[in-house]
Amino acid sequence: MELIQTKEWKSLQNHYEQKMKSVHLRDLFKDNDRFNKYSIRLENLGILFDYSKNIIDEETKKLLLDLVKASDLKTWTEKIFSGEKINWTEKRAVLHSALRNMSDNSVFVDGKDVMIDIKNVLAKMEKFTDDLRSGKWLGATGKKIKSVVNIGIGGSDLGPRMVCEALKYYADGPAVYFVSNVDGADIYEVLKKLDPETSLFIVASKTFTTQETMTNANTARKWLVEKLGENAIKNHFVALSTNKEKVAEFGIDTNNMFEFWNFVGGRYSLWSAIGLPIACAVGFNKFKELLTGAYEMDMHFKTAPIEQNIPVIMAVLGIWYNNFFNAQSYTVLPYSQYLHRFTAFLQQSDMESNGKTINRNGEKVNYQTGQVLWGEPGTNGQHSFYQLIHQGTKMIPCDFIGIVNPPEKIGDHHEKLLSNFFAQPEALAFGLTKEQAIEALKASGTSEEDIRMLTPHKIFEGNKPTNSILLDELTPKTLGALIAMYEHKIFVQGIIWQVNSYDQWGVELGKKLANVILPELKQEKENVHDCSTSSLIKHYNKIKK
Ligand code: G6Q
Repeated sequence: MELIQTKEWKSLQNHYEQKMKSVHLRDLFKDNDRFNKYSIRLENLGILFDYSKNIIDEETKKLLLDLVKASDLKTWTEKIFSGEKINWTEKRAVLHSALRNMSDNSVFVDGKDVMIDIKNVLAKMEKFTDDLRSGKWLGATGKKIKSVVNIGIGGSDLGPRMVCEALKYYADGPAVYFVSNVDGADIYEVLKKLDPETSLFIVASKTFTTQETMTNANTARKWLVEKLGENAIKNHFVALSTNKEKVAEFGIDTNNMFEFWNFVGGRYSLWSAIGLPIACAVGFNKFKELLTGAYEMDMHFKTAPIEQNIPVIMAVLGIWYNNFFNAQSYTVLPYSQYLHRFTAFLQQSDMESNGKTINRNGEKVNYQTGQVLWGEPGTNGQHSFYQLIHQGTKMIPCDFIGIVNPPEKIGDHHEKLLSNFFAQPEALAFGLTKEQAIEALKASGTSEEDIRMLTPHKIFEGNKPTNSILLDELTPKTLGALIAMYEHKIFVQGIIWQVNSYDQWGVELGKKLANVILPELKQEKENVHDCSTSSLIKHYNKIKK
């Protein structure tokens, strides 16, 4: 049956229309026990998830969880963890959970226990990073490697880049750089900082055919060979890939290749060999702690009842606003500079996974799917776009992420940061009434005339929903758990919306399109496009020097 025709969906629609669309958080908070009712604490991971500042009551929660039950999430969860090929358009299993499986249990794909290969690659990564960091692995001229450059894009860049930033405090290995954009400026600016004798390039590409990555890798190769000769490649290049032939063709010794597999989706690959730059920066043990945190979140997701299950609750709240309140986007706002790439990373995970229109029956859906996600770290965002969240015409639910004990301690920076972290969701929920606004204006000595003029501008309607996620600490383990928490949220939403969260045909299209136009820019070929595209290309060819 069509999702929106199910009794669960209709009940939610009714409940929204009849009740919740006109309920205010101020009224919901007359219940003093609301925090206890709508928060979840994971003691083992040091995570507190407070979702009390959402426009929900007991009935909403029940109806949302009825929707989860009707989606048969339980069966789908078993399928994903056990290696069933739930990515049906690519006929692939989806096993990022196996990459961080800390139990002794086997996981089978096509009758083969994938845990054997996974453990072998982890051991190879451990040996390599230990050697690199200790100086056992040397450059071609006998010098220790001081700089590591990860060349990759999309899933082969965003995850490890975000984690390296998030764990910078723990970084005690070589400096790690990331090059992703095919814009030559990206690699140019990195290469100019490097000494070829002490630099190592990690070419990270699942397919080893991606235009941006291969162009950057070839530029890096040329730069190195010009300085140190062909023989130096084996000491200065390693590859992370599923494609052995292409790696060999490029000239990288396949002994220096760290393998992963088709059951690892690009945007879910930081747990695989794609995490190698992380292990170079912080050491293999910390990389393993990251995996352990994700594994513990996997266990929470698999075993906690849905009423107490953080990813499930996050997922249904997202659906509540996306599909019933018609919210056009949501934000993730980390109050930690270390997490400054977290939202950028999540944009890919979330929007590439659930930005889909076709359901499991191959039909076009008639409801909204993937949420639009954006954000910047607090408090920077407060001085820019928060205005629209507070007083604009759109509802934008927010996830606030804070750290109780930051790794660094400088003066009272952290109290100041967290005072903002606590104040914003409070203000968003409760706003400022007309009476409060007038009172404040009077107290500041404003004239009667100005009070009349200013009052409407000083009112904050409130009733803006937020989640507050507090980590006791930002460690590799809690970070791993935080990432996995969002991964499972995305999975649950995909199941409810009945889309394939694990293919990305839109990305594949992008990979093909530019190849048609490239020869035209090199004036090797002429094609007919629409008049806008053709004129733009002609203009480019006329102006270019
Ligand atoms: C991720 C996407 C995409 C992919 C990049 C890089 O899920 O598929 O972002 O990771 O296009 O692909 P390669 O790793 O094959 O170079």
